[in-house]
Amino acid sequence: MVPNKALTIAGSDSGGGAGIQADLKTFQELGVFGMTALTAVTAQNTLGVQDVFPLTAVMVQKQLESIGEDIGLDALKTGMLFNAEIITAVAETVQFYQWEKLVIDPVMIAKGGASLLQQQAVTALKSKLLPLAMVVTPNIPEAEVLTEMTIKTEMDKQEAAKKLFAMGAKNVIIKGGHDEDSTISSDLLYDGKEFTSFTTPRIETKNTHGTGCTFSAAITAELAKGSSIHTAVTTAKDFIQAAIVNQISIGSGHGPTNHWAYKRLEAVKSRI
Ligand code: PXL
Repeated sequence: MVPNKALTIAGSDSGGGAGIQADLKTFQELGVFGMTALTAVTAQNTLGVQDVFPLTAVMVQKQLESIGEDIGLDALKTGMLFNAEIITAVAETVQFYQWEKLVIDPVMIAKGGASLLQQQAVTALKSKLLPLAMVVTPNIPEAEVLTEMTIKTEMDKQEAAKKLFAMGAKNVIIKGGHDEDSTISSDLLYDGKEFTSFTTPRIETKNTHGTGCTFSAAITAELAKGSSIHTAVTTAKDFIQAAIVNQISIGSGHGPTNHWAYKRLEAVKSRI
């Protein structure tokens, strides 16, 4: 058997709910062989980020070369990239190996406020990495930083999506987890031609740590298996909805989502 392979370039969350750990769990559940290039180590639990220690850009690049020279991959994603040097190394290596199915989750700030991307690195993210993206998956605050506009309405979301498309991302998903409407979560996909909304009821819970990582990892896994963007997003939305609805209890703060739920429990298909 030759498995489909997916790579995550991201930070480690010692608490297991976000980052590399969330990505690998998601890859595993969706049946792809998961690989990692670590960018940073966080000391972290459900209460917050206690410390961050980045790896060198050279070490990130070496991990990517180790994979590129031997194993190869079908799709990849980026999560926490931390600084401009790491972003540059990732962009150059992605271009060198012509890795096409690149999902960028433009991670900026952890729930407790810890910075996972230096302020000066936003420019590098926009100019070097976004143009290589098959998909970019910002939440509303991240989309606001990337587009330098305020996003309140559905029209704002559409305008921001168009701006991100114009910056070079072939598909844009603006996630609705921070929607004004507190009863739903509506993710907007723009493929350069049309808009598609993926809407689910909002679940009242504090256990949403790692939601963005898990969602983008699920998209990456599906792309690795050869799914279209629309199919990949549909599966990812079902995966994350099941992971939020079927809560698990870990720690006393913002707990992780349930990566087992989509496959092991009855998948919750509650798209509106
Ligand atoms: O959810 C964003 C994220 C990504 N990567 C790492 C994180 C977090 C949030 O805390 O710790 C390593």
